[in-house]
Parts: sequence; structure tokens; C-alpha cells
Amino acid sequence: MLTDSRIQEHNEKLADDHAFRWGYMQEWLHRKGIDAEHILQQLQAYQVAIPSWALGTGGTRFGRYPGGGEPRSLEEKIEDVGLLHALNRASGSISLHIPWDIPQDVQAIQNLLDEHHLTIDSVNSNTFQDQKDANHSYKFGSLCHTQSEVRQQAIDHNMEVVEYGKQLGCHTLTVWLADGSNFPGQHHFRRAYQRTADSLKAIYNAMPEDWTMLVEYKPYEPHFYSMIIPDWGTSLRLAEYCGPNAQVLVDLGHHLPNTNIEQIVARLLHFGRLGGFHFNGSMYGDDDLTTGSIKPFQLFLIFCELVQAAQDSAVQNPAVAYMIDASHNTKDPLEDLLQSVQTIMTAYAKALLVNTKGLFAAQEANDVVRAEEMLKDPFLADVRPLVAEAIRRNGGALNPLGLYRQLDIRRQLIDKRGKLAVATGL
Ligand code: PSV
Ligand code: MN
Ligand code: MN
Repeated sequence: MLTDSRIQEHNEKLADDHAFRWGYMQEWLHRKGIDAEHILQQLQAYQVAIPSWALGTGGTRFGRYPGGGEPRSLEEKIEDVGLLHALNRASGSISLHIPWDIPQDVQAIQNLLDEHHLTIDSVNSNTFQDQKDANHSYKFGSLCHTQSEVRQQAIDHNMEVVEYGKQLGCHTLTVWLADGSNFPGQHHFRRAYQRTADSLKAIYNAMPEDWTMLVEYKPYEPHFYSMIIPDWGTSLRLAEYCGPNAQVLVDLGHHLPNTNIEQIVARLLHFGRLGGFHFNGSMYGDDDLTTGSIKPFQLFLIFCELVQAAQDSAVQNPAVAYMIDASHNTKDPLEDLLQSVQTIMTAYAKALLVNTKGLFAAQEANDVVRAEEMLKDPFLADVRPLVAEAIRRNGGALNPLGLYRQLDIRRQLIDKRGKLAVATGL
């Protein structure tokens, strides 16, 4: 379906146009005194994980419109991520959700991962749905539940998720809790928090020492009066309570409208507790739209904080896990993911071009306009040739989405898996 020679052929067709645009970009960078090779090295090293649950059409609670050819098993999900990675060389890992993605034959899964040059970046627990044959229901919470048997079931599930992760060489557990309340009076806020903290700590203590726990927050949904971990402050406090290998995960959609997410990112970096991202696009809340589709400037500002922190030896933050968490109803999911990765790399590339020294000087001088212009200049630049060159040098396609369409990959997947093939999971 997609071979290296197909990619070469595609790149050769676009070579002339790319050479012209890349040449102009190189000259522009040179005039600015920016080392293009250094920027390229950083872009070439960048990877963002693909969530197994984004490979099928998401849908809403009102309906779902599958486009066909969706992956029906973990094996087919790995094949889809392998395809994305072959196209852009920047999607070299996959986030799994247990129990949706339980590996039946670990060795066979590992072989398939190797074949596609993929790793498992994180395993995600699921205590937001009751599982078949479960002894206890999560209707009134999991790690926060009033009854210890329910909490223990949720703790055990998380440990089982870690076990699967261990078998596949993963070192990160992501915990997102749907726990919360719908009506005033339903929860004793302080006690519910403490039960959650102690449950998380029990999981943390049982994890291998070289594992990281990422604690995700979300202000509302599925509960609409209170969530047990509604904000980054609660996640941070819980991470601190658990220990040094617990970190905060920032899902871009998990904020109330107009929240200054870049400032949250800076704070967490400052405290050395930024563990990971779930990238997506948001207009109102947890919309799970394509990354950067609504607020590209905010995405760029977030990357500016990450780049500045990486250049600052005073920042003691562990490596950040970059992941996408998006899924919706109207696009081909693979096209959506290709767009997302491209947009993320574009935002990163722009952030790498910021003249940080000049920016800091303007900040010190309280020159507000100059400081703002120092950001706007790279933000408004067309860095697509830079991103394309990084992908090309890694062996990928100059236009990953273009090649995906040109090869009619969705039709090939439908032919292979069927029109009615619907992804397992959500
Ligand atoms: C919840 O909204 C969330 O963002 C969490 O990351 C989940 O694990 C994921 O979506 C999939 O349901
Ligand atoms: Mn998420
Ligand atoms: Mn979400």
C-alpha cells in the first residue's frame, strides 16, 4: 500500500517546488542569523504519540457516522499508526487504552510494533465505564468512591494496566478520572478528595520505580456540578502527594473557555511537574477537534513556553510526553491525525524561531509592543518548508496528507476491512 519507493516518487514530483520554497526559507533564516540545521535537528527529533482511540470515527452522544475501513483490532490500530508514521516520521508511538486495547499475544504485538518502528508511549486506565463481569459499578465514582471495595477494584484495574504496559516496554500510566458529582450536596468535597489522593498513592506506590504517572484534569463532563480533579492545581497537589514520578497532564480541551493555558504550562514547568500533553482543538470545552484548528496562536504560545524552558538550565522538568487526544464525527480520522501532527510540528517550528534573547530583553525593558512583535514575527512566518524538509530528511513524504489522498488509502482500507468496519473502543 505505502512503500518507501512510493514516498520517493511523491517527493521527486514535489522536489522542484520544495527546493524553491526551502531555498527561500534558508536564505530568510540566514539573514536572521538563525542556524537552519540546528532547527531542523530539533524538528527531526520531535515525536507525538497517536491515541488508539482516535483511529475510528468519534461521534457524539447523538450519533456516529463511521466512514468505513476502521481498525477492528489492536493489530489493525498499530498498522494505522504505522501508516501515519511512515508518511510523516513523527508519529512513532501509540497510546493504548485498557481494556479496549488488551494485547492477546504480547510477542506478536511487539513484533508488529517493531515492524512499524513504533513504541507504546503510555497506557491509559479506564474507570469511566463499567466493565463486563465487574463486581462493582463506577456509577458513583472509582478512586473517590465512598466504598473501599469499589476503590480497590479501580486500583487493581490500574495495576493491571501497568502490567500490560510493562509487557510492551511502556513506562507511563495516564490516569483520567470521570469521578465527580452532579448535584450540590452529593459529595463531601474534602473526603472525596482525600480518598482519591490515597487511591492514587496506592497505585503510584505499586508502580515500578522507572514508571511515571500522569494525572489528567478536566473541569466538567461527565459530571456537571463538580469533578474530582477539575483543574491543574488539584492535579499538581495530587502529583506532589504521590511522589516525584507523578506529573500533571495538560489536555488542551480540558479548560473553561479562554483559559490561559500557556501560563499553566509555564507554571507547571517552573514547578518541574509538567508530564505530558493531550493535544486537540477546542472552541468551548472538551471538543476534541483537530489540534490548532481553532486557536493556532495559543498552540504556538504553548510551544514558546516549552522551548524557552528547554533552553533554561534553571528549569528541572522531566521529559514531556506529547500525545494527541482527538476524535470526532466528520473527518477521516487518519486525515485528521495527519493534519494534527503537521500543525503541532508547525507550531513547534515557529517557537524554535523566536529570538528568546531579544524577547527577554524587551520584557526586562517593559517594551510591551516589541515583546509582542518578537512573537508575532515567527508566528506569521510560513514555516511549512521547514517542517517538510525535516520530514523529508527523516524519510517521510513532503506532503503526507497529499500522498495519503493520492494513494486513496481510505478506499484501500475499506476494501480490506469492509465498509462497515468500526473501530473497537469508544
Ligand atoms: C477524557 O475526556 C479524555 O480526555 C481522557 O484523556 C481519556 O482518557 C480520553 O479522553 C479518552 O476517553
Ligand atoms: Mn485527554
Ligand atoms: Mn477529553
